[in-house]
Amino acid sequence: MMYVLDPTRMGIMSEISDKDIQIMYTEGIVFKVIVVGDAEVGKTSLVRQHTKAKFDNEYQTTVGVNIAKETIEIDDKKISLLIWDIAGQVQFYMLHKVYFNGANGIIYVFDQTRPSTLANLKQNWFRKISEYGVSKVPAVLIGNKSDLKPKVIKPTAQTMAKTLGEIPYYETSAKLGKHVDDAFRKLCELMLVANKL
Ligand SMILES: Nc1nc2c(ncn2[C@@H]2O[C@H](COP(=O)(O)OP(=O)(O)O)[C@@H](O)[C@H]2O)c(=O)[nH]1
Ligand SMILES: [Mg+2]
Repeated sequence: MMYVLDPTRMGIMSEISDKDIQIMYTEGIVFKVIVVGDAEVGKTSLVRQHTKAKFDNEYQTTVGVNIAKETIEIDDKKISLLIWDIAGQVQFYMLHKVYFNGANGIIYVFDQTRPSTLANLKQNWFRKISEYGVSKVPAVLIGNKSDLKPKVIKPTAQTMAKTLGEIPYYETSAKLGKHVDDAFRKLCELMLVANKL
């Protein structure tokens, strides 16, 4: 089985380098995963924590997104994840279709110590995601910074997980590496099912 990632998923790149090609044409199952949430909730820390051991490369595009590429195995299936992480101003990327285009999976992240970051997932991020037509793809909700004193109670987060499409909820600490891999793995399993692979 070989899937070639649609280059249009990579967004608009004015200059295509060898590295772009290498990223675009990965063999096997390739999923684009986008990480969304307000500034400072821990998006980059989660991606770093998750990919550190098996890190292939991280790649900064011309459009200011970091793409971490990782291969994981589930039931003998090799899956390449291209994890898109906003590198610059969060508000700027919310307006850009390229970030959302062709996403196979979504990781919604909020900070357990800042309730506004949970509310914004629905008010801002989910709205954009619906607008761009990717609200039906598999997703997980992450309440990060579980090592700190939480200001969001679990039932509230679980209600949000329902609102975002009955998605699983994980409480993680990117700092301590708690439950981070569980969330990524679960998303992979959901993407395999959704794509009948
Ligand atoms: N205590 C704690 N701090 C965290 C955790 N995850 C991220 N941080 C800190 O929160 C800040 C923002 O993290 P970052 O990953 O840059 O957030 P991003 O803007 O969403 O990418 C940084 O100072 C991180 O060290 C966590 O699980 N626990
Ligand atoms: Mg970041």
